[in-house]
Amino acid sequence: MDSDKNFMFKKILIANRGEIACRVIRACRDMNILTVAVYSAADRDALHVRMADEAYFIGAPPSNESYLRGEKIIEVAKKSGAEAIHPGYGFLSENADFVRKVTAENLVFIGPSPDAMDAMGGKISARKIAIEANVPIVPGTTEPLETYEEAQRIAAQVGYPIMLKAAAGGGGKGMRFVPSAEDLKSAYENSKSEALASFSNDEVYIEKAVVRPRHIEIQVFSDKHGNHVHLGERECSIQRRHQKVVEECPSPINSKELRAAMGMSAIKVARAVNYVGAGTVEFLVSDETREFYFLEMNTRLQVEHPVTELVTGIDLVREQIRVAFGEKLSFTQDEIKWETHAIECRVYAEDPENNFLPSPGKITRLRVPQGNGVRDDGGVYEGAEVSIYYDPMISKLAVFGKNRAEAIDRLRRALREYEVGGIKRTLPFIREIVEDEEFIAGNLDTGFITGFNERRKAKKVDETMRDLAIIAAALANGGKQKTLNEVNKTEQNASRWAMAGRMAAHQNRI
Ligand code: MV4
Repeated sequence: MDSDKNFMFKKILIANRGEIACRVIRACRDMNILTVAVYSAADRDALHVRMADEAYFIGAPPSNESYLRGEKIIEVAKKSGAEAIHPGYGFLSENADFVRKVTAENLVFIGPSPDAMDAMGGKISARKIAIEANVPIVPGTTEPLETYEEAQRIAAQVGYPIMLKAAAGGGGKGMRFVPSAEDLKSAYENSKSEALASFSNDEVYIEKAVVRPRHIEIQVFSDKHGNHVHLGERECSIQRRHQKVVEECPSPINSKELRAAMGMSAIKVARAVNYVGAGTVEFLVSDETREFYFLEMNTRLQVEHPVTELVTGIDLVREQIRVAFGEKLSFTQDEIKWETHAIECRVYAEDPENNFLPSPGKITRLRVPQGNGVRDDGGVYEGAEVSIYYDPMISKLAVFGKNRAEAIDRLRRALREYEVGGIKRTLPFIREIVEDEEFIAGNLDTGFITGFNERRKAKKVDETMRDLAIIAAALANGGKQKTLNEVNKTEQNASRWAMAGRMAAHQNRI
């Protein structure tokens, strides 16, 4: 790529689908860059296909026959005259071999080097790099466990509770929480078999379990001139089955000191692997001590990048494209400010009343919220089909305000406006989360959803017992009009019944 003759790419291929493909197309449009979409047979009428300047069919719906076909995608890039490929997230976004093939064809991969991907793809190698860079890691091993006996010995040294984790893993797959020595054998065997099934690699290692930590990640950005800047933190502790549900920037426990320390650690990791582009360094943070520990680095743009964009005012996708072209970062560390607050909710085509089972089908009604402080990154339209073949996330709703309270007010308002018909969606679940007292108080940790579900169940028991008490009182009184005194007595009975109901529920009797 001879940048002397051109001031920017003329055409970029987006090797993705859904909301992130639409997001990248918008950034390219802002930069007057032509866009090439690729689509599977299931996405022929998808929004990203409609938005792009050109679109090419790449195969059958299953991802490994379409969006994971690196050779086919490279072929389309060359045929269409695209000079660069933006991978989005997921699919090929962290596939080092794909990056090597793209580069070998004199195309530009908009992201980090394959070596940086490989260094961070292995969780044990990532831990070693963090140690080398003087970044705190969770106490534990930096080699895979050879035998169960070795696991026993090291677990005793580290001290229970421990976490067993897959060396080739991430996102919780192959991870097991082990509270005591009695639980180690089965956890060790299950962790290895799940790691083998998920990653074709059964290596596992041990970490001391950080109990009820916060999951806080730092956005880093690096260019090809050795500049590394952090763009602050994102609180990502509200997760369901290791899938983030609500993310926000800044964290409710942010402080100048904590942000500076975590940001510096994240930059040390990025520098250690000569990182280029947008990256995210994940940490666990102890709520009590505020100590933080390196977890892993994601060498891609994250789903939740909008909350960082809304607070810092930086278009991360635009910056990815500039940096891939060879430009220097368009900002310095001192220019980054965090003076507002942003919250994002992911909207999934899943049924919260039926164990979040995916709910594919036609979207018969779509009203996305708008107005002051509201951003909807969507990949669908009214009449679009939600496919069974891909991740069921259909959009992300992000709001921002001058502070967290204003952001929550806006989120409540926006969620009231949000209408999705024809499929089940997780909006009712999110609406309950944003009304939860612990959420509003900012008391978040990785156990939040568990606690939230318990509070939700207790409330339902209370309501049921109260209703029963009032019905019983009305029946006992033959439905006659009641004095104020009698109504109060009914309320007192209802409270007693509710307490009895809660105790019974606690003993799983109802
Ligand atoms: C941990 C941890 C506590 N202690 N490691 C989850 C997936 C991957 N990002 C790493 N994760 C964790 N690693 C140690 N040593 C807590 C998490 C964690 C988590 C664990 C269980 C349930 C939900 C969780 C959400 C975020 C992080």
